[in-house]
Amino acid sequence: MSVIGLFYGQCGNQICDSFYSNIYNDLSLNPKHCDYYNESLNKWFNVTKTKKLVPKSILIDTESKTIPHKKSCYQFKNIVSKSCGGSANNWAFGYFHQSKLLLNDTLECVRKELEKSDLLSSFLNVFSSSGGTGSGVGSCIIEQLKNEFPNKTFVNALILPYSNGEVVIQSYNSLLTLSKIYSISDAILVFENDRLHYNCINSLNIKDVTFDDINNLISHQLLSVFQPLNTQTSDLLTKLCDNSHKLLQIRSAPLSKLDCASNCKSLLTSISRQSRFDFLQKKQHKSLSTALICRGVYNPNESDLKPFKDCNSPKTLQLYHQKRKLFNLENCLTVVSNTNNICGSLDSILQDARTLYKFGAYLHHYEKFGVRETHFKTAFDTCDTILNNYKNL
Ligand SMILES: Nc1nc2c(ncn2[C@@H]2O[C@H](COP(=O)(O)OP(=O)(O)OP(=O)(O)O)[C@@H](O)[C@H]2O)c(=O)[nH]1
Ligand SMILES: [Mg+2]
Repeated sequence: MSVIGLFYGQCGNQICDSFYSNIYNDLSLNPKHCDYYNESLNKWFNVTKTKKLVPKSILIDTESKTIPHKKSCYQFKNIVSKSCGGSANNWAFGYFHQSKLLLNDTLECVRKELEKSDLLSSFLNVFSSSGGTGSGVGSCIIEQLKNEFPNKTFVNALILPYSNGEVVIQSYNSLLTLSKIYSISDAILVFENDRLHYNCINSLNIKDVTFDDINNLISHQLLSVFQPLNTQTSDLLTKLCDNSHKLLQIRSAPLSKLDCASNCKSLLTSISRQSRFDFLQKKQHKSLSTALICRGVYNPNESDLKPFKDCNSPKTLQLYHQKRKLFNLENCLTVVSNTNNICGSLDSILQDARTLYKFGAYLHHYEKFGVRETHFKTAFDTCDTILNNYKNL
C-alpha cells in the first residue's frame, strides 16, 4: 500500500527532507528484503530499472530554495516549484492566486504516481498553518484532490506556529486553513512548534533548539505512526476520529531514554504524564480515543497498561505492536490521541484572530484577494464549532 506525501511551503519541505532521511536510516538499519523493509520501501519510494530510489512524495513551493537537495542515495523527482516569490505569509494570496501556478502540475504528479502505485491507502499532506504557501496553496490543492479522489483517505499534518511567532497574521492564516480543510480531512495530525520546542529541551536535552531538531522530532513521530504496522496507518488514524473530532496529537516517549525494555513501564507512565502536562488549566482531561503503538521487543501486558489507562481513560484504546525496532531504538512507544488537550492551542489561535479582527487589522491584505467579511465569519463559526466539540467531550 502506498502513501502519497505532499509537502508544501518552507515548513513542509524542510520536514520532508528530515522525514526521508529518517526513512532511509530506518531502511538501512533493518535487514533488506524482509517484509518490513519491502513494505516501507514500496510505501515511500519508486525503484527504477537501474535500482535507483525515487521518493513518491511531491514537493510543492512558491520558492525553490526550500526544496531538499539531491541526496546520494535517493533523488526527489516530483518537484512542483515555481520561483514566484512566495505567498507573503498570506493565506488568501496562496489560496486564490499562487495556487493557480502550481495546481495543475501537482495534480498531474499525483495522477502519475497513482498510475504507478498498485494500491493507494492515503494522502499525507504536510504544511504549516501560518505561512501563505503551505496554508493557502495547500488548502486549495487538498480541496481539488478531494474532488478528484473522494474515496481516498486524507491525513493532514498541520504545524501550528510558535504562539509568539514572527508572522503577525499567523492566527488569520491558521483560522482560514483549519476551517477550509476540516470537513475534507479524515484525520488532522496537529504539531505545535511550542510544545515540540519544549520537548526538544526537556526530553532530548537539546540546548539551542533549531528547526532541524524540531523537524527531526516531527518526522520521528510521523514515522513511528506511518512505518509498517500490523494495520494500515490510515485505518488506525480514521478509527480514532469521528466527524466532530478529527484533531489528533502524537506523543512519543523520550527517545534518548529508550534504551532497554525494562524502562518501558515507567515510560508508559511518563507519556501519560506528558498528556497530563497538557491539562487545560481548570478543565478535566477527556479523551475520545487513543492508540498506543509499541515498536521493538516490548509488548505491554494488562498490568503495564493500567497506569496508562488510569491517566488517560480513553473511551477506546487501540494497541498495536511491531516487533521490528524503529531506527536504532530498542523500543519506541507512541501515543496518538484524540483529546481535549487540543483546546489550549485552538483557543489561543481563535482569540488572537478575534483580537485582530475586532480592530479590522490587516484585513485589506485578504480583501485584495476576495476574502471578505462573510468568509471570515464562516471561518470563525467553523472553528468555534470545532473548539466547542472538544470542550464538550
Ligand atoms: N516545525 C517547523 N516550522 C517551520 C519551519 N519553517 C517554518 N516554520 C514555521 O512555519 C511558519 C511559516 O510557514 P512557512 O512554511 O515558512 O511558510 P510558507 O508555507 O513557505 O509560505 P510563504 O513563505 O508565505 O510563501 C512559521 O510559523 C514558522 O515558525 C520548519 O522547518 N519546521
Ligand atoms: Mg515560504
